[in-house]
Amino acid sequence: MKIGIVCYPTFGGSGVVATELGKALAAKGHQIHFITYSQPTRLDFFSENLFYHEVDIKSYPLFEHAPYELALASKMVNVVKYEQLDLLHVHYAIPHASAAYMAKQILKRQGIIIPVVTTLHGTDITLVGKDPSYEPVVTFSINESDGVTAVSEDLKKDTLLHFDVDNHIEVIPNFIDLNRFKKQKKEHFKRAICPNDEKLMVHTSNFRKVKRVDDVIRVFFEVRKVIPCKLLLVGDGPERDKMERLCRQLGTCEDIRFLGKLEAVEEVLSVADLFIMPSEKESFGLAALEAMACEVPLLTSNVGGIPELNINAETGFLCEVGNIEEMTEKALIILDEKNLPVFKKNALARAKKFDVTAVLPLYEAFYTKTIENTLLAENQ
Ligand code: GMT
Repeated sequence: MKIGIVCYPTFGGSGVVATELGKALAAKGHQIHFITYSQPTRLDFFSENLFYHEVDIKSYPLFEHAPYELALASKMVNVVKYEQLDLLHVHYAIPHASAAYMAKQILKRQGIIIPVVTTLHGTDITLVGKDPSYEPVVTFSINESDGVTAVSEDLKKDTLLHFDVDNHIEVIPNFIDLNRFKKQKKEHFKRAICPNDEKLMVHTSNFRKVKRVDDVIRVFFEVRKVIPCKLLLVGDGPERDKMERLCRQLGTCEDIRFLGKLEAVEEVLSVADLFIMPSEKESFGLAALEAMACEVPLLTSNVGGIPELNINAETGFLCEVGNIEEMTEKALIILDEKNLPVFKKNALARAKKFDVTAVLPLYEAFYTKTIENTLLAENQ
């Protein structure tokens, strides 16, 4: 198949899923055309089946905000037409699904039918999409997509609850490449961070409010009162400054390291004993799956799609959002030497269920069905 993939190219779950999906499809022989405003972070190598088309955003003194959606729709029209694509797969509803709808209508007038699949990732529904300033367009473009997928049952439920959607939503979870995300031998790294054999907690995120990084630091502060422990914080974002101040305020700076945006996150995860994700909302929790693949147990909140990934008391623990006491108690259970090896083993076993080789055929089958149904409907 010749597939156009539209996504946010930066660090972040939806862009990572879209890029990894494109790479895996290309490896299976599909021709993949990425259409984004800059080169996706994980698309930094050559493959004969991978193509990249940059959206040209023209500015003009009259525009306070350049109309990205129009530039994107125009680029989609050209790529579909000249590369003769079979399908467009847009990741994150805003503004990709509505831009795809516009491209589809333009192409239709030119006699070209292009099926559009939209994947809902989370905040496009749970945070931004619900806002009245976007909701009518989000509802419309979900209903007008030829195929819709959501990354968890919970996100599907949330979408059906809050939007007037009559389209079917197929659940296809996030996935992981277990060849890349696996525990590596990095003992020297562990010794450098934890010279006295301290336990190591890790958190990775985009440091937005919804991730509740302050809870990470507060739980660490409590755990450290009981056992020797270190914390690595991977990623960057709007809350970072505030978090550094909180560390200073709690006097924990010497045991916490902010690593910033790190491409080889699997190296850090390879030496971690516990991954903490206390998010307010989380449609799936790709970062937690990456940790599990590296044999790291989870301490998470019990919201959104997380319980579909983290099995309570087996791969880690699910806790109430913001309950520092509960999270501290559960962290200490996981980090207890007599429990830790079992949690680590269970985490890996669970991650294997989300291996790319198991999830990729779900997308391929969904594409085939969507193309067939769209062409059938157009010919009626
Ligand atoms: O987590 C984020 O804030 C980034 C966000 C995104 O859209 O890039 O991630 C969302 O999509 C990921 C991939 O499907 C999911 O694994 C994340 O759980 C989801 N984030 C939220 O729902 C907050």
